[in-house]
This record gives sequence, structure tokens and C-alpha cells, in this order.
Amino acid sequence: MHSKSEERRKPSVIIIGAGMTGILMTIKLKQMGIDEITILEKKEKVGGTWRENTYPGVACDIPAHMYTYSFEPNPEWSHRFAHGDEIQAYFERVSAKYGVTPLVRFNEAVTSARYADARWTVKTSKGNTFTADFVVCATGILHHPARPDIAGLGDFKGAMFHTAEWDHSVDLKGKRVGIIGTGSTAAQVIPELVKLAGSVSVFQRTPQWILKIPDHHYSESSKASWRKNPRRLSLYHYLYTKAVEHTFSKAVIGKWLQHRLADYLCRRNLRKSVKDPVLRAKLTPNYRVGCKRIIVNGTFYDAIQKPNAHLITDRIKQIEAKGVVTEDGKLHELDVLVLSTGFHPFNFMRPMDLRGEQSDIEHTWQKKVQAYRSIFIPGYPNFFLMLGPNTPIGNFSVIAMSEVQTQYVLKVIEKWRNEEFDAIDARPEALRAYNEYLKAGMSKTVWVGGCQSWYLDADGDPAMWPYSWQQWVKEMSEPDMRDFTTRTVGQTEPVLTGSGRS
Ligand code: NA7
Repeated sequence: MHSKSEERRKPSVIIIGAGMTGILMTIKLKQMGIDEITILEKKEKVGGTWRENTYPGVACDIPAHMYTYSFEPNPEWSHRFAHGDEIQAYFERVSAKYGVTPLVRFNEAVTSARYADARWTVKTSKGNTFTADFVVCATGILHHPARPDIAGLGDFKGAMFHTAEWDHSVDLKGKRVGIIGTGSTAAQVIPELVKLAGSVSVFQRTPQWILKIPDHHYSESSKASWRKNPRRLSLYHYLYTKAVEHTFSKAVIGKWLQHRLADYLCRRNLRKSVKDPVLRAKLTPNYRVGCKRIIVNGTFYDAIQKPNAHLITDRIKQIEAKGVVTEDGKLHELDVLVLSTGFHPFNFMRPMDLRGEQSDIEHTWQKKVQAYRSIFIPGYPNFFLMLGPNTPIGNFSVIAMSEVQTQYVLKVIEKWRNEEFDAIDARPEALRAYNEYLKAGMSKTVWVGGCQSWYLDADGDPAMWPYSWQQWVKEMSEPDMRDFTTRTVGQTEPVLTGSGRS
């Protein structure tokens, strides 16, 4: 039991993951005066996605001045679309500046987390045990590489690796390189491969819609003026965010005009960029723009038309020691095979052994991977899943999403500090109602019907937010306490907060 004292009580918090969200949450907790924070990071550095993904051409497809923390604009971005290494450097710099890095226990993965009596007990790969009032799960979305289920994959005798595990020891110069996949990652890698390799065979299962937003280098004088006047930078952040919010984010949730615009721009890009009608036909998707995540890229179409690039649309039959065999019986001999086959987006914190009050996460999520307001898993009190299922995603900045969710979580923690409860849990009825609310909006979106994508869960439901960004921000502005049960330690029955609703 926590005793009352002159000072408001301070919680202990364990944060799992020192990527973009873990760094953000730590900064915000510290600013609230909460300093009993332990950050457990499985790898040797902060940065998450940007530490992991080092493939040639890695860059963010959201404009750099939008893809920054709102409180930490960066005058140093070199391009409109920042490269992976400078984004990594940005997170390392911010993490050091705000005193986050010293709180991180590196190379220490969480193996299990168990809840009992308003406390979490967390065990790690180093055999340590930590306890805390709250756990913030900031493990990210796309971090479990998906390997394709293709016969003979293990038989390939050349070098083979996934884009998220790029093997920089492999010299690609003059080699015969194959790449499976044509998603956002492949669209960035292929132009670099074409520059380096002798030949590049691109195995495309489904073509993708590509939007070209010209990239450009920021001059030294622009950077100098931003350094002098950070408010101009904040304005850039604001304007980019508004521009994306009112165009592409609305295009995918069914707004006619915005969808027409996105459709026009993607079709025009294809028509203008690819002159050969046969190649153009192969690159033309048969589903609506935005059904799969719109690829923002200005170099792929040029690259695929280079003489050493080959687009292969015959299905892959099997992989052999020497290369890839397609359904037409042809063996495509290769020295290197790159798997640009995406991620398992529904793994979240797993394979961690996560146990709530009654059940473990494998059972809880057996039928559906779901969370109330993307954050709360009923039965797992005081556990916050950041960027959980149905976080908006789309073509929006994931940093903006984390900032909104962080504010929401801090408001919950603030109530704990005010001794309103020791433990807080989302009601299962609230989760059901939330899911129905999401489902009601999905039919209008472009994600349903017509394509396969990583947005869809096992039931074919998009794990996305089907309404506007503005609506999400509004609904996330204050936790609706009617959707929770709370407890104080020693109390046997949970308390329904407010009037409750189903
Ligand atoms: P994506 O967008 O999930 O793309 C994966 C690609 O791999 C896609 O083209 C898939 O084809 C292809 N794929 C996957 N499995 C196979 C098999 N078995 N055979 C052939 N082709 C296959 O991943 P990315 O890494 O490009 O991007 C992920 C996100 O990262 C992106 O949306 C941004 O948010 C950043 P398919 O289209 O399924 O036919």
C-alpha cells in the first residue's frame, strides 16, 4: 500500500525498448518529475527501427521536418526525406541531450513480465529482476522480419539476408543480385542495388502504387537560417503535418476528393515515368490507391528501367542452390538473394512471456490481436502498449502518433499520482465497444477489399484507425474513465469508474 505523504507519490516505470517511443516516454516522464525509470533495450544502442535498418538507400518516406519530435526540431536535416543514418544520429543526440541514455540498460532483453497486486515483475536475458508500478511497452511495430514461405529457401548457396538484417560484409559489386518483394523497402533498396550490382532481378508478386514527392537537398544557408530561427522549423513541422493530414490521411479513409487526387498523382507518376507499355502494365496495380500503404519514392521507376534491372512477374516456384526458379520453369541464377519481404506486424512484444492477472498474452490474443484505444489490453493493468493495434499509421508520422499516446498515458499516470487508484485496467466491454466502433468505420476505407497488405489482421480486418487524424487526437485527449476499472491494493473487487458503459 502506498502511504500518503506531503509530496505526491512517484511511480516506478519500466520502459521496454529505447527506440523513438521509449526515448519520448522517458523524456516526458522526467519532465513530470518521475525519475524512477528503467529502460530495457535488447540491443547495444538506442534508435530502434533506425538502428536495425541499415540497408542501402534507407530513408524515411515522411518529410524530415514532420518526422521529428514536436519539441525538438532539427535544423540539420540534409534532405526533405532524411536518410536512415541521420535519423539514427538524431535519436542518439536527443536521447543524450535529455538524459535518457544513462537510464538505458543495453543488451538486456525482457524475457518475462508478470502482473500481481498492482506491481509488475520483469525478468531479463541477463538474469535480472526488476519491479515497477507501470510497464510501458515501446517495442515498436515492424521489427520482426518476415521470411517468405518458399520451398527450398534454405538451399540457396549464395549470400542471403533480409533487408532489416543487411549483411554489409557482402560485396555486391558486379554480382547477380535477386530481390524478393516490391514494398516501400524494396523501392528504396533497388535503385541502390542497380548502381552497384552487375544485374538485379526483382521478383514482384504484386505491383504497388507509387507517389513521387521530389526529394531535395537542404542548402547550408537554409540550415543556418533554421538554426537562427527555430520557430520557422516548428512552422515547417506544423505545415507538413497539416498537409499530410488533409490529403493522404483523408484519401485512405474514404474522402472522395483526396482519394481522387492521390489516385491521379500515382497514375500520372507511373504514366510519365515508365514509357514501355509492357513494363508499365506489369507495374500497374489492380487495386485502389492506398489499399496497400502508398509508396513515396522518386527513384524506383527509373531504376527498374536500367539495362541491368529485370522485373520478374512470374510467380516463384522454388529456390535452389543456384538461384530462384519461377513458375515458367526458368532458373534465375544469383550470387546474392535479398529478402525484402516485410515484417510480422502483429507480434508486438512477443516472444516475451507476458502474463496479466489471469492469462498470458498468447491466450489473450489467440483469437484477435487487439487493445482498447490501441494501448490497454484488458487483464493487464498498468501496462501500456505503445503503437498498438489500430494506431492510425497510414502515411502519417509515427512520431506524432507516439506523442499523442504518450500524453494519454501520462494523464493516466497523473491520476495514479493523485492516489485515485493503484491499478487501472480497461474493461472488456469497453474493448468490445471500441472494436465495434472501429469496424463501423472500416467499410468506407480503402484498406478493405481488393488487396492483401500488412495492415490486415488474421480476420482480414485492417488494424488501422478508420476516422480522421483530428478525431483521433480529440478522442485521445482525455482517458474516458468509464471504460476502466480501478483498484487500490487490499481491495478485493475492482471499482467501476464513472457510471460504466458497454
Ligand atoms: P511490405 O510493405 O510488407 O512489403 C513486402 C513485400 O514482400 C511485398 O512486395 C510482398 O508482396 C513481398 N512478399 C512477401 N512475401 C512474399 C513471397 N512469399 N513471395 C513473393 N513476394 C513476397 O514490407 P516493406 O519492408 O517493404 O515495408 C514495410 C513498411 O516499412 C512500410 O509500409 C513502411 O511503413 C516502412 P505482396 O505485395 O504481399 O504480394
